[in-house]
Amino acid sequence: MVEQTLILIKPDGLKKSLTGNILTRLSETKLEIIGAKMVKVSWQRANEHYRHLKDLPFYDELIKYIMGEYHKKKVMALVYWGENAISKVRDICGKTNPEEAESVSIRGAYGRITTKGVYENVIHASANTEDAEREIKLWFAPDELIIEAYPVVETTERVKTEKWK
Ligand code: IDP
Ligand code: MG
Repeated sequence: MVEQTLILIKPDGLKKSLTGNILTRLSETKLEIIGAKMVKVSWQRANEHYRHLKDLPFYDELIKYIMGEYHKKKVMALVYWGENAISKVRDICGKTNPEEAESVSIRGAYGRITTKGVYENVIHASANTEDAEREIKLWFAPDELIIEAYPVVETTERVKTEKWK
């Protein structure tokens, strides 16, 4: 199935200068990048992204981690597109717990568990098609992707925005 998946190079991945290595590893999938940008993660977006984990003990630390409290206050967000994109990317990322992830996977090679108990596993990748749709719509606007990944509607709604002076 042709599908799309959201990747975040998390703040520890950026701080450790792993962007190049991670993108090189992901290129093994032969998938296409259809969107990419640097994002400063707001509290709202962090909470929306991890809302399914809200009741877990490490949640507050996880929000601080993804907002860059411990590293750099940014993530790199990408959308990869192609045949079985979700599982191809998840396989290269490895298991959630970096100690259990295969050592040749991205998380196995570069992740760690902090003394505060958060898995700093350098990369996020959507787990299934429902998550991918929710996450891509949370991180990207339709005109930031080079293909129409999901149906769009036209709007004449006015939103306050900035332009170059
Ligand atoms: P995933 O990132 O592999 O999809 P999720 O269960 O969605 O895993 O968890 C989101 C993130 O929360 C993980 O990538 C990791 O950073 C952190 N995390 C998940 N489970 C644990 C845990 O048991 N202890 C500490 N951190 C965790
Ligand atoms: Mg997940």
